[in-house]
Amino acid sequence: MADSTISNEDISATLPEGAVVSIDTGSNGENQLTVGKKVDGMEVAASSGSTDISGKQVNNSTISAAAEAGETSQITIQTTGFVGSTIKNEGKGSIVVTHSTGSFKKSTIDAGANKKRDDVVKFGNEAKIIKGEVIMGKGNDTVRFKKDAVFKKKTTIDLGKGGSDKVFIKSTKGVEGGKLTITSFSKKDELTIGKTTFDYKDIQGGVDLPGNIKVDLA
Ligand SMILES: [Ca+2]
Repeated sequence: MADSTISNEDISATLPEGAVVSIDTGSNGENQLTVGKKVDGMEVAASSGSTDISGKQVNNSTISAAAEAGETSQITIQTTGFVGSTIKNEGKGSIVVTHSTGSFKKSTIDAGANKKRDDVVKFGNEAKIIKGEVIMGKGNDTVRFKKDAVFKKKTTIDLGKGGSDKVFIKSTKGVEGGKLTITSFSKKDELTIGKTTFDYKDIQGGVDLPGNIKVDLA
């Protein structure tokens, strides 16, 4: 049996054989994609608006956002795991990605390297980040890790060229389980760990960053 496709007016999902995935509209008008059992090789395309992906583990899958210029595509992941998978921005608008629960393992968030857009990536209190990769591109971007987000192995954040980017790490406790490297940190960027904010000069001056956090200056 060939792959099947399910869709509504905002999103479509191409599913591998045997997948148990449904699309509904949530109470706030968001697109709700529910994964009933572990899925491997799903392709989701979302326009602007909000898309929530929840349920069981999502493996080797791609979520493509394509908001119009000036609009935002919101993607929220609340599955038991997001493994070997990618969320990428292919539109002219910006993306807001929230990984709220489950592991984010060997997965990538690619906000689009070459277009100037203000993008936001958030990891929630129930997120476990294992070998993650976050690519923010141009624009004024924000990356936020809540207090109880935990890390394993090495995760990298590329802040991209230009813009005033901000990284917030609420607590170092979670980061200590792994390593976090931030690259392309420019003179307008800021890193806030707990209540302390570090800028380019602080890092150039060799300040000790807590919690296995390393910054490579642009
Ligand atoms: Ca960006």
